[in-house]
This record gives sequence, C-alpha cells and structure tokens, in this order.
Amino acid sequence: MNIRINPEVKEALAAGNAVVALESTIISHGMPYPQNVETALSVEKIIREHGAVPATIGIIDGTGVIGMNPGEIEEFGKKGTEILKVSRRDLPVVMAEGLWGATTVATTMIFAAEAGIEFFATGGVGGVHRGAELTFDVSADLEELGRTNVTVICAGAKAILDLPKTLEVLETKGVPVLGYGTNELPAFYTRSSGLKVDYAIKDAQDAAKIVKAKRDFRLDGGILICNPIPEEYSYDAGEINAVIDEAVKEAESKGIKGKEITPFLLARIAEITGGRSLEANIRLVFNNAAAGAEIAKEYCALNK
Ligand code: PSU
Ligand code: MN
Repeated sequence: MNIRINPEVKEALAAGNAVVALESTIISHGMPYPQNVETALSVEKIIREHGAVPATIGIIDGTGVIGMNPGEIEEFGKKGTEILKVSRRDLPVVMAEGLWGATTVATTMIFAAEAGIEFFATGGVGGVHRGAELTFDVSADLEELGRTNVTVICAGAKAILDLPKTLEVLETKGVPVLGYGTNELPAFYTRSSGLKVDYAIKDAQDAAKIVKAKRDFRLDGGILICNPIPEEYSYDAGEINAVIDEAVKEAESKGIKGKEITPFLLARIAEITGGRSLEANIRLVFNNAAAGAEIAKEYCALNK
C-alpha cells in the first residue's frame, strides 16, 4: 500500500508507545473552516498532553499519510468539500489516480491498521440511516468495524441515524459496543438514547484489557468505545431531535442521498442551531481524544 508514516509516529510505534489515529473527513466535511483546522490542531495537542502521539490520517496525491503535518491539516480544512470523501469503495480510484482524499471512519481504520495503530478517536461514526429498510443506506463504517482491527473511541452515533438498527448491525458483525463509564449508548449531542450498550467499562485500564482480550483471541474486527459528551455541553434530547428531524426532512425533500447525506445533515444541523451544535461537536471530540490517549497508554502498558 502506498503509505507514508511520519517519523514521530513511526518511532512511537517501534518503541511500543501510545499513538492515537484521527480522521480527516471530520475536518473537510464535518465542520466549517476555520473551526475545522483549529479543532484538528487542538485535538492533536490534547493527545500529546495526555502522553500519546497523534496521527491525523488523509490521502495526499494518492499517498495515505499517517500523521499529517499542520500545513497539510490546514490544506484539508481550507479545501473542505472540494476534497473527495473517501470510504472503502473509493480508495482504489483515489490511490491509483493520485488524488486527495478525506478519510472516513472506515478508511481511517484501514490505514491505521496498516500502520499498526490500534486506537482511533473521532466524533461520531456512521451507521444505519433512518429509512434504510427502503434505501439500503448503511454506512461502510459498520462493515469496517466488523473486519478491521482498530478500536474507535466516539461519542456514539448521531440521531440522524436509526440507532436501534445500528446496534443490531454491530451485533451481527461481532463488534463489542462499550460504554465509557455508562451502560447507555450516548447519541452524540446527548448523553443518553434510551438504548443499552453491551457493557459499561469503568476506566481506561478496563477498556485496554478488553481490547487485549479481543486481540489475544484473534477475533478480527473493531471495538466501539462510546464516550458520552461532557454534561455541560450536552443537549436536551427533545431540542436537538427536533432540529435533526427538520434536517432529515429537508434532505428527503431535496432528494439528497448516498455519500452526500451525512455531510448535508451535519452542516444543516450546525446552521439551524446557529453554531451551538458545532461547539458541542468540538467539545466531544476533545473529550474522545483525551480518552483515546488514556486507553492507548494503558494498552501499551499491558503489552510491555
Ligand atoms: N458522523 C458525524 N461526524 C462526521 C461523520 C459522521 O457525526 O464527521 C463522518 C465520518 O467521517 C464518518 C462518515 O465515517 O461521516 C460517515 O459517512 P457515511 O454515512 O456516508 O458512511
Ligand atoms: Mn451511506
């Protein structure tokens, strides 16, 4: 595979030190400029403060870059949706044609696994879309979680998705869904969803032990660790769900589908809430970066 791992990341991996991967679709398609760049750089800083090395992943001129530098992150943020959003099925075209590509959860997992990075922190993961019984729109993120050996730390999935169906698919694919200090599945902007996770983990060490058990048993596939948004930034479920319903209806009436739908909904929700949802989004990513670094450190300690 055509990849370039930055020297700091390579060194950390060789020494068995903690590394946390980060995605680039959240930069180019998930948030507006310049908050996207500020957030991406702050997330890297938080990971360092927690004693791990960040590796922001993206595709530049057909090369998978594991550990983009600040200038490259700035370019991703500025170019935004001009950059192709690349999931598993898009990868061959982008690599062969030497294009730029923003990696989704699925492709970030592919590159992280290739580089030997176990942990990846992000905001929300893709899932089964509402109405999937008619549209068949199920994110490739779920397929990837079923097959690729990376642990993803997220704030659950947004209620733009059908959360009960998303949990069913994850169960079918054998993906452990763990709550970080909670037995409820968080729903991104809210700490609760009324749905249960498979298991509530106490702390970073508990998480690391479960990841190690899965790897020791060679049970291929990912693990989803769901870390609820900090209380002070969380939304009231009724309030945010009304906004989400409005955005989903708008997408339907405009006939938006396929890979466009998730970026459309994210942007509309931010517009309707006048940026408050963006602030929530940024804070939960910070929270996941810190948790990811702590878990990665505990995992390295177990393996040393
Ligand atoms: N959900 C979010 N923020 C995001 C995404 C999802 O709350 O930025 C991005 C991630 O990169 C995820 C992708 O992998 O959207 C899923 O897209 P799709 O639903 O088209 O598979
Ligand atoms: Mn889709």
